[in-house]
Amino acid sequence: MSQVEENQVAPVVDENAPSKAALKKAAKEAEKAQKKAEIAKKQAETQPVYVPPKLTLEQMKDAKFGDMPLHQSQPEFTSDNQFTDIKLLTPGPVKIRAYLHNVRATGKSAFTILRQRQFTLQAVFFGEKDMIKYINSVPKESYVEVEGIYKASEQPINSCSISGFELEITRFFAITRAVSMLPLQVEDAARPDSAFEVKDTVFVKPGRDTRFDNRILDLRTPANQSIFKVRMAIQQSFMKFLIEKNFMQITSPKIISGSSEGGADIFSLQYFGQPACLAQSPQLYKQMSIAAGFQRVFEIGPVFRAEKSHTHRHLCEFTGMDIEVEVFQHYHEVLVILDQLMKFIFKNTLETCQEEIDFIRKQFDLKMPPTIEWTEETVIVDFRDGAKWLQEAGYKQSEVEDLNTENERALGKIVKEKFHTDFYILDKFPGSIRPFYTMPDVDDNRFSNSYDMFIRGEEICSGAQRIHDPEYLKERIVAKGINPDTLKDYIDAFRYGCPPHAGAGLGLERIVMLMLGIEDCRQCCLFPRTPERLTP
Ligand code: AMO
Repeated sequence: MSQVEENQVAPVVDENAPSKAALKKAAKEAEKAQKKAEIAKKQAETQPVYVPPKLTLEQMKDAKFGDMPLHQSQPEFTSDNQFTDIKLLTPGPVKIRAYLHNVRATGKSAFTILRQRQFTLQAVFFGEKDMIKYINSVPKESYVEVEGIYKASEQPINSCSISGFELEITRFFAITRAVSMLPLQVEDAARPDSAFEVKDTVFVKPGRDTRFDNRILDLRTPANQSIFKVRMAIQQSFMKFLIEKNFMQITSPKIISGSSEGGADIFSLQYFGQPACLAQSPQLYKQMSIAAGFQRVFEIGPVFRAEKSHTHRHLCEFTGMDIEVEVFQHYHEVLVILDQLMKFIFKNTLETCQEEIDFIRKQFDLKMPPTIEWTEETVIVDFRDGAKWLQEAGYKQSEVEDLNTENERALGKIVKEKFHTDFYILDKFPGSIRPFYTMPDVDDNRFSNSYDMFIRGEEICSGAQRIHDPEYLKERIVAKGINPDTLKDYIDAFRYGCPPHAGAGLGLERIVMLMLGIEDCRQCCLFPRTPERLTP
């Protein structure tokens, strides 16, 4: 071949290009499809709108399908509940109430998926056309009552959490119909991120605001239902452990007269003409309970912070889990309690919530390992050592300044490498960055008897030994630039004899988020409050 020939651009022959015949065929098919759509549209216009049967109480007795009358939705009280939980069904005739997760009808059958909490079950109907039409008319997310025969399925049903069984429907009633145009499809909200990342996917990922604006629907996803089960298990473990250790549960006031943490992040309000605010923590009242002779107290309650923080770990209202105890020889007595408490929470939650954790990991496509690592003897790092390790790793960190988020995470990594743990305690924080009630270190008053706990490099808890001497407390309050008159009752609490004491505050949403390895603590809060969100 000559050089000229070689350089000539040969016509591009695309072997995959459709032939003329194929193009003609495709055009014909498109034309056919258009005609079909036009006919269907005309039929829909001329056909009467389907009106589902609305049953009366009398008709309900014998009817096989229809919209239930309002009063039948609360049948007469009998001691034997005829309805079975979807997880407790046994083969044979059953009656359940559930959300209609999905519905699809063919000429001869109706396939539905019913959902209770995080569990789904396939229910099918083969039979009268009228009934198929009715079932198919019920919008997704409606609440339905279904009777049928529960039996083993011929093949595993991969689209449902209960895959080895199905329900053969005999009666089907809509209790309340959902609107047909839902603002958020539960199926979309429940899809793992990977489903949206597939090339040419038809799925549209719901945005975070759409989810939180329609939180009722968002909360119906299996992963979200599971998060709240895990959250409850953590609270229960917290309470169980402390009650066994002779703690007293308290409920402190949330409308208080002044700042409980000394900061400016307070929500102010008017209390019958007197200025008041929402409690930033139960701090003052848990200490006052110790002064009142309760010895060991705990509280689980709302905590309000007017922080304009837009991060994955800040809420304006969160759930605080607080403890306060009398200490006898050393404030590390409380670290022993906290250490045992956290390990009890970890173990108990992992044991009781395995199924829920699987649902959560599936929906959130979690990259992090499913369980956190911890050591038998908890690692306690002195703040000064932590600062030194950060400096050695090239981070700017002074011994007497707080950790920023980046350094906090970096220290978590260093600790993980050194000690193979995702859970550790940082002790002896600089006094200048801790609140007025914190007891300084007697040996070096630049530091204090205070500590934080971390999971996966993020703070979940703060605590300290407190000043139990009223005059010294007043001195520290003044030194922090706070008017002691605003804390008079609190200071006076220590004038009538008070044991030395220490305590800690844990953020529940952060623990849930970090234990599970999910991204944002808003997802661990039922109806989150952030600077931009006061509804729903
Ligand atoms: P602190 O202010 O560090 O300490 O709060 C204790 C724990 O509460 C969680 N937390 C938050 N969670 C969500 N959103 C927020 N905006 C938020 N702020 C804090 C964190 C934190 O570790 N009275 C002291 C505790 C004590 O000394 O007993 C206090 O409130 O997990």
